Amino acid sequence: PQAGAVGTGASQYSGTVSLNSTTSSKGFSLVDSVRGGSSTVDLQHRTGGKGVVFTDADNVWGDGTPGHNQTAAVEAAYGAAQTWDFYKNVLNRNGIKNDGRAPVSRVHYGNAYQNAYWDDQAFAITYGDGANNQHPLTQLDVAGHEFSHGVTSATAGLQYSGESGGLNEATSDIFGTAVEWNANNPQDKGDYLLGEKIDIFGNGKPLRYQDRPSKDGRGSADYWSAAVGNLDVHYSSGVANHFFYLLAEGSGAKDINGVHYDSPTVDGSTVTGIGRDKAVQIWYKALTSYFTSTTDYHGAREGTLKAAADLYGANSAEVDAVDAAWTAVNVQG
Ligand code: ASN
Ligand code: ZN
Repeated sequence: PQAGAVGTGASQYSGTVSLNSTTSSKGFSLVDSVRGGSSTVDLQHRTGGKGVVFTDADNVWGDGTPGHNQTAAVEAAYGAAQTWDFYKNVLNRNGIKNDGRAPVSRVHYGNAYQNAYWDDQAFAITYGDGANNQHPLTQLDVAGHEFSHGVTSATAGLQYSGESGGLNEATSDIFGTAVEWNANNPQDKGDYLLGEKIDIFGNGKPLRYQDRPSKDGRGSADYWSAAVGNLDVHYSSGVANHFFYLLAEGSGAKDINGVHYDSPTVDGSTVTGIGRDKAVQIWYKALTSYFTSTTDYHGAREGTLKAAADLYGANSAEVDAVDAAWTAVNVQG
């Protein structure tokens, strides 16, 4: 009979982590029976097929380097577990569809593939190994990002183009960041950056910045304009990422966990943050109660104002902060 076991793994970005596994004929399988049967599979550099569930004789996985085939699996399994726990404990959601079913995590997709993605049909998160197969896209905030695409698909269903696409992308960044904060991992501390440990560009810079999205130098929008809906969804997301940072932390400059942030407002106004936890609750409530497939930035403003009123009262400081943060990114009432 198969039974749950607790192993240990050496990840590349998150240090040594505890992993749930299941006993099998090979010793142990990387299947987490405590979290919906979440499994981690090896695509063996193919671009299709179901892959092979990782197994191990002694329940000690990976070696912390990309040279060991299990290292990316350790990171992906850890990310899936932390994301599952974030949704359960912080948002009271039981998996992507709130039905207890866990997604599959698939690593070693293709050759030096520099991306990760969610697939509704496969119900899977798939990770490439990055440049030279040395920079897997498996960082915790990316796991949270991809899992959250599944949640958005199962709830608001925000269309992946135009302004709704930007909101879809930002939702994944917002919860990816929240997963990283919630994990409280000393090797991958909470921040408002996406994919900062992957070195995806080879210059040490993160994939995205929430305090001032244009820091990416690639065209992410800091503020709403009529042109935002024509941008790639990973750039139009900037407006909502910036809104979220301002709502949580407020405007201006500060250092958090050794990272410098400098978040401007469109009109020079000052926004006072309400903290990460409340900002996360407001976004989730808006996503699951008010956003639809065609919600645009104006609709996101209305939906988050309603969500804040539901959670904290119509005359609350939280509602005022939501109002101020949208105004600060040029989404006007
Ligand atoms: N990693 C990308 C994302 O999740 C893949 C894509 O473009 N959909 O946004
Ligand atoms: Zn995405």
